[in-house]
Amino acid sequence: MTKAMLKTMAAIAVVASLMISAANRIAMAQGAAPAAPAPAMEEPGTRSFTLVSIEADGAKIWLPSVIAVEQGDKVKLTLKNLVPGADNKHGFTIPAYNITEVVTRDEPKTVTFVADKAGVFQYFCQLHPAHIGGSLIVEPKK
Ligand SMILES: [Cu+2]
Repeated sequence: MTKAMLKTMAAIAVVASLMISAANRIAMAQGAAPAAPAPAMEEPGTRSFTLVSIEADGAKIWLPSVIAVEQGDKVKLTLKNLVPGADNKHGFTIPAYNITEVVTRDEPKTVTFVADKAGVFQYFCQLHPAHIGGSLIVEPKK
């Protein structure tokens, strides 16, 4: 290897490390800035969840399958229907909490309630019995 080649390689290494540290700084700056304002919008004591209805291998599923809160929490659910196809409406119901909604694709719905009853409560789509739902766990107040 010639001296000239070594010099070139050293120069490339210096440039590469400068580029990496610059990229890290940009990533850190981008990561720090937008993260902060979001929780400030949240009311204190409110537990927020986004539930999405998806289709996987022909099965329609509300995800996540389990959400857990504590008794007395104010709960905010954002419901999104992401199931493709001609039928653009899916249901979301938690009978124990008298919640029943129809969620149209591209029109998210927000549901808020106070989880005043402890226990495990099912949520599912009231329009399609095969559509897989999940469980709301409300832990009793200590
Ligand atoms: Cu459905």
